[in-house]
This record gives sequence, C-alpha cells and structure tokens, in this order.
Amino acid sequence: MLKFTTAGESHGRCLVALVEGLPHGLGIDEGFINAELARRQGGYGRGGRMKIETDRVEILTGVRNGRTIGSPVALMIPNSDFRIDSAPPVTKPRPGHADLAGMHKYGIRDARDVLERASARETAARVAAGALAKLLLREIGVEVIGYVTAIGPVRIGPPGLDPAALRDARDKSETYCPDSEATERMKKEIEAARDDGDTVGGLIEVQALGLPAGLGSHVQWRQKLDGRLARAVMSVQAIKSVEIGMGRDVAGARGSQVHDEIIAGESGEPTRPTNRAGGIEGGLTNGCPVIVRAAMKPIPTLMRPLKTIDMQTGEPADASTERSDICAVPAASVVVENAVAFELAAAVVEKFGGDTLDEIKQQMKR
Ligand code: EPS
Repeated sequence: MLKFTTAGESHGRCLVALVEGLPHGLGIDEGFINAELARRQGGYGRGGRMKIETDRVEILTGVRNGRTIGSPVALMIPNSDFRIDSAPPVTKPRPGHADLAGMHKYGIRDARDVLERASARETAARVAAGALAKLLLREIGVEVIGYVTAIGPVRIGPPGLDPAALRDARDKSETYCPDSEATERMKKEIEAARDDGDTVGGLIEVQALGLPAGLGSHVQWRQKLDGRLARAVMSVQAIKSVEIGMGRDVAGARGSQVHDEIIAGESGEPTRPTNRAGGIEGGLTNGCPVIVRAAMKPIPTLMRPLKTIDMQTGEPADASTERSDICAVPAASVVVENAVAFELAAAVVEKFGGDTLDEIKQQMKR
C-alpha cells in the first residue's frame, strides 16, 4: 500500500513527509521535487514568508544512488523561519482559521500550538510526497496537471488545450492560469483585495491523463477512487468543495446531458465522445482523463481584521493579524495537483503492485 504521513510545524525546525510503499527501483529526481516545491512557493499574491524560505528537500532514507530500495522514504524540508519557541501567543482567534476550534479542543487560550500545525506550510510536505508519486506516474505515462480557473469573480471556461500547451500556458502565468488575459484580471483582483486589507479565494482544476481503466474499486465505499480523491483534496488547507467531472452541475441536468455515451473506436474498442463523468464511474477510472475541481476560500488572516474575542480577557477584539498571503490559490493548485497524483499512484500500486517498478510495468502490459 502506498501511503504518506507528514509532520512539522510552520515555524518549527522542519517539515517531514514519510512515504511508504514505493516500489523498488524508482529513480528519484531531487531536482524535480525541488521544482515542485518552488512552484508551491510562488504565484501572485503570496506574502512575506515566501521571501524568507527557499524550500529544498533533503532525502533522509530509502534511496541509494538515486533509486528507491523499497524501504520507507523520509523527506525533510528545513524551515528558515525556525522560531517556534519565541513566536508570540495568539489569543485573538481569526474567524475561518483553526484557532478557536483548536483552543476548544485543547482547552487553551493561546492558539499558537494549534495554528503552527494547522498552517498551510504543512502542504510543502504534501507536495514533496506528491512529487515522488508523480515520478512513479511518469514511468507509466500518466501526467497530472493542475491550474487555476478562477480568482475571486474572474473565471475562465474549459482551457481546451493539449497537455503540453496547457502546462506551458500555465507556467507562463503569474496566477498559474492558462489564460494570459484572465491572468492580468486576476492580478488586479488580488491587488484590489490587498488594497482593502482583504483576501481572495478561487477555483482549481486538475487533469490526470493516460490512466488505465479500472483503478479504484466499486466494491467497498472506502476504496472508491472518487471518495479517496475527494478526501485527499478536501483535506488541503482552505479547500471548501471538491467536484469530479461536471460536479454540482449534474443536479440541474437530465441524464442524457450527464452521462457519456459509449461508442466503438477505430479498432472497435469502447470510447467516449464526451467526458462529463470526469473519468470516474462507480468509483473506478473509466479510461478517460480524471478531472478534479476544488474551491479555495480566501485566507482567514485579514490585514483589516474581522471581529473576534480576546480569549485571555473575554473582551471583544480585532482578530490577530499574523503576516500572511493575500491569495494562495496558485500555490494551492500545486498542492491539489500533488494530492491527486498521490492518490492515483496509490491506486496504480494497488492494482498493478509488485515489489519493483519493473513488476508494475509488466503487470500493466498484460
Ligand atoms: C505558508 C506559510 C505561512 C503563510 C501561509 C502558508 O507563513 P507565515 O505564517 O510564517 O507567514 O504564508 O499560511 C497560511 C495561510 C495559514 O493560514 O497558516 C506556506 O508555506 O505555504
């Protein structure tokens, strides 16, 4: 079973990802992991922390001469802003953050112990783990591409580009949006939020291409691939909804406008002229691209703070204003992309798994 766990705090010594279940013999490209970490740090609207950090992975275990040896892979990303012991207490919980709920959970009046772990800084570890999964998917011809489709009210339609063009257009955009004209409007939206002391959210879309049919399972609820993807994406900090394919639009349409007809392809194989299901039927991949969409709320740390209560005094107060981002939707698109990649790689290992990468490839050819 391919799985990962993370550890680490926002201003602690480091972040850690422990990845178990990677096959033996997978080439580990450290430069690729670092490039993914750098993408996560970027995007228009990021705050001051990203000027302090240069996230780089240290591979602590499980790799010999650039290849996995079948044992767990421990990844570490050191924090430059390591000051957890001297970081000030946070007594005025920010609406929308884990601050107040976490204070209740632990019976404390300082949210620092909570926010250090709740912070989206943890997503650096998720991206590092996801990058390993992508290296595995790359070996079997699967690619996963995430991009931004909305910032606040600025929204684009389906990009309709082939994978190489899509990636290229996204990588040219400061908001990781494949539409250059929309990118400029998105930047203005972020600037307007900044000028108001506010924050702004958006929409993310991920496409996974080249997946074989039959990944996941229809048999048991916890094995259904759509459910597993939804959990992986919904658990990303600040994500409030997850959709697959048409998503919520299915509710207002008739069956004939929702389901993808099956026709014979050139050599008689079943194909689909449409992909409204987003590549998953019955909890299984159906051979079409998997399409996952997620909505991110605006970050809860507002420079023009919302009303709250000082938990030390019980008096009304303005919420705490830690340094933060105005918009982290581009960064979150990298996180969601990697979260999706990890679940898909786990489903591949489950179906075709063997001890080695070669065994997986052999199994897939059968
Ligand atoms: C983040 C690091 C954080 C924030 C952001 C994400 O750094 P700091 O708290 O030191 O400014 O920029 O965290 C949050 C949005 C949050 O709610 O905690 C990162 O590495 O992505």
